[in-house]
Amino acid sequence: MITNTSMLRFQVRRDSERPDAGTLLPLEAAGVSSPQIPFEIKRIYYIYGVKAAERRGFHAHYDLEQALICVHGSVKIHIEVPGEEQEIVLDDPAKALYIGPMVWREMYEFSPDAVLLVLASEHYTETDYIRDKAVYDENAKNYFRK
Ligand code: T46
Repeated sequence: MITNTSMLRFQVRRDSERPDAGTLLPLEAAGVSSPQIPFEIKRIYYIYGVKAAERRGFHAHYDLEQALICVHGSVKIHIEVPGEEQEIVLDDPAKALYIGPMVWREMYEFSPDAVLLVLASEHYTETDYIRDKAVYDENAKNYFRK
């Protein structure tokens, strides 16, 4: 995985004696001894109804940490830091892409039924966004040189 990102894998709960009863997937945030989400969750949002040809994202965050979970359908995520880039396919509700600070991201090829759930470490503030790629490239070079 590229710097400041990782894949999180979650344990699902199924009852072998009730195979038709489906699946439960519990997530706990930082604060318990073995959290599935490595930060305190202050905000949740979800993205859906994105046409296949659309791309979203095109930004990084100065401080925000997020976990992206495609709870239904599939979506591709391009993640990038200076000198490193990767494409991640999210198509399983039992896995998440963790994205830390200063990672450029773009989301694309949403399946028609895709629902992308995002858990965020901070409340929404536009001042935490870097939406200009040239500004990002300049800031990221210095950030990752530290
Ligand atoms: C990210 C990717 C995965 C709010 O008012 N509150 C919110 O919590 C969010 C996330 C957005 N907004 C507003 C800001 C814009 O006017 O909703 C509008 C759409 O947001 P944006 O264009 O930033 O959406 P995406 O899909 O490009 O990016 C979002 C998150 O903003 C971003 O943090 O990592 O999803």
